[in-house]
Amino acid sequence: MARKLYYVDLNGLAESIRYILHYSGQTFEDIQYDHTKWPIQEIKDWLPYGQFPLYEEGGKTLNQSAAIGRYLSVQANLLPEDAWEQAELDATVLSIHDFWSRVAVYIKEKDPDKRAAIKKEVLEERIDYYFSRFEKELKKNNGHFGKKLSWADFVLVGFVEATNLCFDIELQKQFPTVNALINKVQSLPGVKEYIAKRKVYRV
Ligand SMILES: N[C@@H](CCC(=O)N[C@@H](CS)C(=O)NCC(=O)O)C(=O)O
Repeated sequence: MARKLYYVDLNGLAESIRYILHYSGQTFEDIQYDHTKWPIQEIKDWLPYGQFPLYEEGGKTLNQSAAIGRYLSVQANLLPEDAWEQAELDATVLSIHDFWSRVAVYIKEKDPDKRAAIKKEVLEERIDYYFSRFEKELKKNNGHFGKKLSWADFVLVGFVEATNLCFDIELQKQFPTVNALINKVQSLPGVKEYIAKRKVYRV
């Protein structure tokens, strides 16, 4: 079955999806548009809500990064069977997205003063607020958000990498359990080989 992932040539919302696909050994076409040329109007018009990522499988398409990650996590054995545990992971993923929402505003903002103010807020308040909580949650569960490795772990790693790229930081340095999870996910079979050959992202 032909699988395709459409995004720009950055980690952003797509990297955790790429990781899950590589981890589960799925062959897929990783279609990446040059972000410096975005918006490409004909592509934007073709996307269901004008935004990436878009996942295609067997001629059907799915938008929203969380829905794509959750769907792929079934084949990758990254979703627990218990409905309550699934919902807990959904809540975690949405909290990670809540953290990211301010970074997304920073990326879109053009005014330099406003950008500087958002950056300050993210670096001085938001990272600590969210990541002290993620750290606590991971510690409680032996280094994972659920009872074992799950898609929420991949989502966190993807957003840490994207935030690091955006602000040229290594935010995990302040959070040892988050750091350990990143090292673990980056060393997983499939993910490790992918990282070794992926291009360096530049914003
Ligand atoms: N909630 C959506 C957000 C999608 C989103 O913001 N995509 C950005 C890239 S990270 C985008 O396509 N931006 C280009 C645009 O809006 O024109 C998701 O998680 O997939």
